[in-house]
Amino acid sequence: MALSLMSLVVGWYVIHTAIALIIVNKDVSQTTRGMLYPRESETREVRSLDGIWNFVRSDQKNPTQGIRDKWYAEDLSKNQPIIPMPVPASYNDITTDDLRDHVGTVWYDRKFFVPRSWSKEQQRVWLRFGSVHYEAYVWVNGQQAMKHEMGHLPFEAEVTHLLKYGEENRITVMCDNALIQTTVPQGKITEVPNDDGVTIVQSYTFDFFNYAGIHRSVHLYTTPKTFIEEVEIQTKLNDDNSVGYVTYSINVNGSAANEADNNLYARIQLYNKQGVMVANATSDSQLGGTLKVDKVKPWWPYLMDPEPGYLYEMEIKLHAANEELLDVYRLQVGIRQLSWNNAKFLINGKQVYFRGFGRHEDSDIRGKGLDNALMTRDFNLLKWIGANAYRTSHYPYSEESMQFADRHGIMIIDECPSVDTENFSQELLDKHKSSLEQLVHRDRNHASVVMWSIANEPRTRDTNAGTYFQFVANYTRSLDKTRPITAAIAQPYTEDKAGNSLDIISFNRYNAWYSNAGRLDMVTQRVIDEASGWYKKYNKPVIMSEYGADTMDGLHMQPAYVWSEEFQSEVFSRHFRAFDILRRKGWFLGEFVWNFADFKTAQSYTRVGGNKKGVFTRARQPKAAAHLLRKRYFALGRELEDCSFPEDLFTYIAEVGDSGKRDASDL
Ligand code: BDP
Repeated sequence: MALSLMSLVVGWYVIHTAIALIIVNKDVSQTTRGMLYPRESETREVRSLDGIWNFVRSDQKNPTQGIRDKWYAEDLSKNQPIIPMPVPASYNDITTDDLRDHVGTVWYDRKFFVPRSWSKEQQRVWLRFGSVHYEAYVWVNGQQAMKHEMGHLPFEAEVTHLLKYGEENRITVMCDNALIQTTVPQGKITEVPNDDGVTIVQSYTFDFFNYAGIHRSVHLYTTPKTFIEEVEIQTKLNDDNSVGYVTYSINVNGSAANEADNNLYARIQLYNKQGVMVANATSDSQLGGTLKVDKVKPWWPYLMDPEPGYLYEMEIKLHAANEELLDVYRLQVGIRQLSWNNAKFLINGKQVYFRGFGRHEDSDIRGKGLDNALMTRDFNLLKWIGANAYRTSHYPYSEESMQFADRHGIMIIDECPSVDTENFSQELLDKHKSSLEQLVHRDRNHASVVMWSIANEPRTRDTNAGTYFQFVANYTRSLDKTRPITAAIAQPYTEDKAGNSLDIISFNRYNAWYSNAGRLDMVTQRVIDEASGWYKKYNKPVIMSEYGADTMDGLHMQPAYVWSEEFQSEVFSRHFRAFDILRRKGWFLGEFVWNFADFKTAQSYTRVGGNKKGVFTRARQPKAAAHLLRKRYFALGRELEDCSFPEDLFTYIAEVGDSGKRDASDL
């Protein structure tokens, strides 16, 4: 009995193993609309639905029971014992039982009031999720409101017609964490005998825990009937960076927009940090135009300018032909210009050298749940250590963190959720492209986003990899031509088939760790050779997007030995030598340590409580190598960008000669 039920479950999560021999470049079936970050204004209200929700997990052997039995039709508590569950958070590490390893569906619900005042005729109400991993079904008062597949990306729907105004309402969410060969990222569901008969097992090759749940904030917000649905901006600067241009295009949704005689227009005003208006314009009839900003303050990365991350506020007022104010939306805008060629990457005409991290959204207890305290601490650490960039390995990070990156001048290589991409099928290609469509749509207005990463460690030597990545890269380019495209590749450059389709080559390699473990004498030359090999093959700029070593904080061994703090510092130092030689070649763009902080993974005998390659512990305290890296990142900042050193970069050791005078050569 158990066995046949199990087979049904595995059947539900169909295992796609067939690899199509021919893949074609189809249009993405559903493209994103709207989804501006919810902000209050004269015409909009925002309410948070974050807090403690009710939670039920389905029987793993019967993941569709809740749908069949219509659990959404009434309070979950009516039919099941419920437990409290915080939103936003991953559900995995909240309880003390085996919920951590649950595979399949779980249910959330909560009640909330909608004010009577929201029932105004001239208003619409939207329900928006920052992210639910991996697949979500949402009901409002028992009626299906929306469905979304793909973690780490927002989705929303209009719920005006589903709500009861001036009354209590219920929202129900079913979330499914199962990953199969045609999800992004991919996984496998199999049935495996256990002590109770048989169980289903979720496996995946990627190296981070498959945290699940309602990971980011849930908002209800109002818009007028006719409202600003989309804003897209692009910025550039004149040759001496004294004049900035902001080109905007606005999309409107609503009945007024469809009335032939109603020529809507927008008034745009740009304010500087002091609140002084520095540019304004009235849009053309297509709701587009360009703002010219004299004496502009460009957006610069951290340490490239004394005032990095400069943002203007763009106020957009949508008017009807009769001058009536319909809607107001405000957007933070950084004005900068990117350019690149086969050797360099420039921002505002100045060459950039990236020094940063691969990271994860990960922490104790809340897993991948948005946590403002953690996010703020992380940015403080990034600035403390002198980093100017990170890659959102291996999925899109929260919108709130993208806003932070804009404000702090941290450059982002923005990665879609495709990891270890393999078994290149048509269905996978369609979803992969959709993940990039959703990502570009969400993040295209962020000054901090300087590059798109279309995959991490895809199997680029496999059959079909060349065509597959050509389709993915070209599609991404069709969505945004203002940023270069990369992918972090770990296959040998001699066999790679994807590099041709990229603008910038990123490679991951673990010398002295996964290859030649412990051999510190086998790092520097290998890094130089591999980077040079990539450059020679493709004649494109090269980044080392991952290197590092697992390190148990507090484990000290002299001479350096794998897993010790000494070893991590030595591995870094051997890479630094290679990077300095590569920098002089002119086409090497930057160095990204793996990883910013320790993070949780699936259980395995290679992981002690998770991946320990962090420069910071999971509690965000520095390991010894953090102090070393800090000295390097600031030394690079001083050499390349003339930044000043923080007062506490050096510890006083002894009064020897003229050691009172510190400069970069002391490093
Ligand atoms: C790389 C992956 C990264 C892993 C890292 C490691 O890109 O996700 O965490 O290896 O093994 O291959 O530490």
